[in-house]
Amino acid sequence: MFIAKVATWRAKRMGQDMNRQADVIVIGAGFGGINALWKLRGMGFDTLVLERGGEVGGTWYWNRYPGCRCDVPSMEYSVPWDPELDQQWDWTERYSGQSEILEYAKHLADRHDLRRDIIFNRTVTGICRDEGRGLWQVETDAGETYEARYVVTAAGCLSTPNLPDITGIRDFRGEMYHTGEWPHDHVTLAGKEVAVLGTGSTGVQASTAIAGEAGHLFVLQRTAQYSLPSLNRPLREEEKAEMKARYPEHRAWQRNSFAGQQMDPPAGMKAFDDPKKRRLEVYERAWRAGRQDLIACYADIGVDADVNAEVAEFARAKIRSIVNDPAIAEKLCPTANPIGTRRIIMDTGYFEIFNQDNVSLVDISEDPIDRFVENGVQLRSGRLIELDMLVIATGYDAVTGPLLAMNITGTGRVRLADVWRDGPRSYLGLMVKDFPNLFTITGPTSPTVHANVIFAIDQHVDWIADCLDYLQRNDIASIEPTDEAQDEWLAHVAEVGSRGLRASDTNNWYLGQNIPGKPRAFMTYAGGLNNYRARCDAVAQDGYRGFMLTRAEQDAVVE
Ligand code: NA7
Repeated sequence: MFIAKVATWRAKRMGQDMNRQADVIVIGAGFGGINALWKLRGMGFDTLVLERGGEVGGTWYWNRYPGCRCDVPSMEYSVPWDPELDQQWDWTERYSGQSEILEYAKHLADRHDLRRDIIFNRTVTGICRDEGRGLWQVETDAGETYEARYVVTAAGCLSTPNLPDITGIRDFRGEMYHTGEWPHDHVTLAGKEVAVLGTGSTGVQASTAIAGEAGHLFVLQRTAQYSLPSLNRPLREEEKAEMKARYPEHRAWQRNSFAGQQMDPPAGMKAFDDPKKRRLEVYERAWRAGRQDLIACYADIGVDADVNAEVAEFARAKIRSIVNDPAIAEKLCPTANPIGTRRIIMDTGYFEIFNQDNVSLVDISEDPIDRFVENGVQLRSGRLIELDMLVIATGYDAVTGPLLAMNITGTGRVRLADVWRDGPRSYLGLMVKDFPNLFTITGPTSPTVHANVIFAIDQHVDWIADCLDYLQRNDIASIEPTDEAQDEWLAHVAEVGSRGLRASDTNNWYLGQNIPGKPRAFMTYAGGLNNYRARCDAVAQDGYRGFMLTRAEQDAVVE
């Protein structure tokens, strides 16, 4: 058995950097990393986690910007692997703020004594295959090298900031923060002239919060986006009690659902089978649900352009009814893409801020940024907006960015960056050929944020854990996918991604198109967590179909 062999090998190294070897190295201590540590350590694997930050929490550790909040309901955006905690933990709001989710992650780490196996403040700078010894060597910015038979990356899919290369941005002398690297110290906004660059989920949340504090807020909008009211509010005692009573069944349902969270669409119903009056009632109810129902209230919103256009127009009418100035309202009305083809934004009063005297919308598609200067931003028209602070909400080098940043080198010294030059290659979003025994939690071509990401993670951790157990029981030294299996999977991911209207909206991170020069490719699997789970399970039950399994030899483990 491998655990025993690695332990023997470790025993031979007694006294020589004992703490630098493990059975499994997990990279990242967000929800993915702590789930993997809890599960694999519980199975008897000596598991070590390397974490870039100073605390657990991942996304919720780094994203401390004002207004940061989850867009999945709290009682569903929590882990399914601690049923006792489901009963004990009291979420305060329908959609949790960053600090409450971070507290929850810290509490999980405490109650399962996870920190003893996590090394904080370590950025992984290299992961290199030692073929002769069948091990991975993981290097950190502290100059250490850790070794393990298995590596599980849990570095997040939205964790490498996209920093726009705009002329003069380094000349700006004011405060400047990317939302994903927000300072831990208090940032004073009162009385300041602040600009937020970007109007995605993050920019909308940040702008809404900053508008309440800043002297003046300039929202720099390149593309107007669809946003639905989250109707966030404190959770009522009876709601919490009701969910706690049905948590066991609900967690099982979440694990096997399309999105890992509850929505309320009339199943299978096509919009135009209803008369217009009825459709408008359905849209209105969906708008007031405080969830993402507007893009799911009929089955064909994502595929029928005419239906989609009607729903998009309904959303634009809502913006016009909220924003007092018709010219500003028009600029805020999204037209660039069908509704629902990008991550739908959930807001807490975003459009309302444009009725405040201290908020200005700056349409940088009409009057683009020419350059940043020492004291602000200069537009092409010659207009200078003087600023004390620039908040950069331009998103992430999503999904592949965090993995490529770790300089991963596999069999035959092949570099992951080269393998992925034309787009990510992977089998099931879990493994890559020539990188044996290296598993990617929320890796490219897996569901990631198309589902409640805690449940996308949970499925991956369970699959990886079962796989490691299988390898152990069958004395298998290494596992990696075949080229053919990868090709087939990538073709399936592309086919699923091309269905419906999503494929017509190319300028977003789902296709890598938010990053200049990044190859256009499907970063995520859009076919549903339930269908994805079924495929992954079938592969495992079929003796890991599509994978090459190499049996352990007598003395495969290093002397
Ligand atoms: P997103 O959704 O990628 O949004 C980024 C925003 O920044 C979007 O409005 C972009 O405009 C804008 N952007 C990006 N680069 C530039 C430059 N160079 N100049 C001006 N504006 C720019 O990132 P978020 O952080 O909001 O959300 C990411 C995910 O986190 C989200 O999907 C949820 O899953 C949670 P564009 O639309 O490209 O014109």
